[in-house]
Amino acid sequence: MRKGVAVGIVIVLIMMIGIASITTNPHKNTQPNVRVGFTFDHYASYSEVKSTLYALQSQYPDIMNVTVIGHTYGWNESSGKYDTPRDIFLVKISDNVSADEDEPEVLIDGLHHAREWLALEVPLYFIQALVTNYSTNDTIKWLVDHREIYVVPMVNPDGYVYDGNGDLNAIQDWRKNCRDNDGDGVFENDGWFTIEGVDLNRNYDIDWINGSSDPNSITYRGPAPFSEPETRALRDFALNHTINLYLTYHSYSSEILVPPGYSYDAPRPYDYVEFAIGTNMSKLMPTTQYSVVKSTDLYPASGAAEDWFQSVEHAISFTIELEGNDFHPPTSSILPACENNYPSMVYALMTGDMSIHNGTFPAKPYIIYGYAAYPNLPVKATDLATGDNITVMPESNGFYMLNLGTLAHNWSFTDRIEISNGAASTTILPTSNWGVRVDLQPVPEFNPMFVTLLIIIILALGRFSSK
Ligand code: 0X9
Ligand code: ZN
Repeated sequence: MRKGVAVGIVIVLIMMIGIASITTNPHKNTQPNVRVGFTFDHYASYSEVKSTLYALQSQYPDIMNVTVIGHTYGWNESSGKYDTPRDIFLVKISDNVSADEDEPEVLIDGLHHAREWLALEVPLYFIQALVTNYSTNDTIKWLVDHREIYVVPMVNPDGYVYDGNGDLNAIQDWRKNCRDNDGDGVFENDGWFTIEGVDLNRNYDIDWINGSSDPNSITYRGPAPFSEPETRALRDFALNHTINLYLTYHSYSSEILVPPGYSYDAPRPYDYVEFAIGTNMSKLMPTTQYSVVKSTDLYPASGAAEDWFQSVEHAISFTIELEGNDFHPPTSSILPACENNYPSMVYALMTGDMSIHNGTFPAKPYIIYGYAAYPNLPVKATDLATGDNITVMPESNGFYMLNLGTLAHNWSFTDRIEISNGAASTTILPTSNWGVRVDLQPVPEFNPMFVTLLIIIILALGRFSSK
């Protein structure tokens, strides 16, 4: 009887150790381990953003660098004057951060619109998560080592400060920047007719002419394309770089918007790959999975950043409308929204080596993409119709994206592809023209610690039972 209990305990112990040794969650250890930094329990003010970004830079100087890419008009409510130009911060995160390396460049921004406060916090969280996890998380290390990641977390500081500067008791519900439209030296807002300000997401030089010319409108396009210092800052940065992937954060409606968004009739040459990436991003959201839709399904809008970055800068581009049902959700919503988006941002940047610029952008007919639970595990794709074999090795981060359109074989939509890794296999029949996601299942793996413990337990058991 006593022996039976001992054997039972040992079996339970072995099972517990075994379970602990199985790696199933590709995103474990990805939460920020904060020493200095943002706390995400309140909305950061402009000055807090400034001081904390520089504090993070001091703590992680090898991989994070903060520069200023422009200055705002500087409306100051206390003095009643335009006397406080504010900085537009650009954060670069990469290994050898001060060098211009030959790595794919990606850009994330937030807060074109002053009142969309979560669209500031999500990029801030992303910055902090990357630098704090770099030394402990293989996926993040790989990403930072293989990309030049740029983040402009607060495109519209003047508007943000006017809208309450993160104080939920001081909300003005302001959307635009603080341009002095009537040129009288004073910023006026009578609530209904907003009088001043330009909608920065109508000021880009893409179908700009069809935006609103009414300065009182909350979507006023401005007096000319790129008339605003905030949009010029992003344009001038982008024109000096080759941005492969662009994510611009807004709120709210829980949507990933796929450009073009300026017209129902505009050509959509990158739909298939953008819907593939967007769908994958959504599936990586642990709590609220966003809908992936055409931007025009929300509404057509001219002069928007996502369209300029796709059409002119040739980036794969998305507008992400964050979750919730308020521009100023309670502070308890900040961290959940950040955590919900973080894995999707990491994933999107993984795809940042695809480039419309240099021709590595996948061609049709479609792509297979996904996540393999184990790095370096071969993914085998077999064309059953012809017997062709192709083997794909996921990159060390576990993500893979296999573009069947680039292979010599001329795939058609009736071909069947089988992907297998021994334990898991999926047969897919392509039915969509933008890709299919296939995730390989994790397979339990024994680690050396487990094997050693097992031997010790068996030996101990032997001694015990021989008494
Ligand atoms: O209107 C906008 O600028 C964005 N929505 S928001 O509620 N955050 O203001 C959507 C822009 C999407 N892009 C296009 N439809 N072009
Ligand atoms: Zn917006």
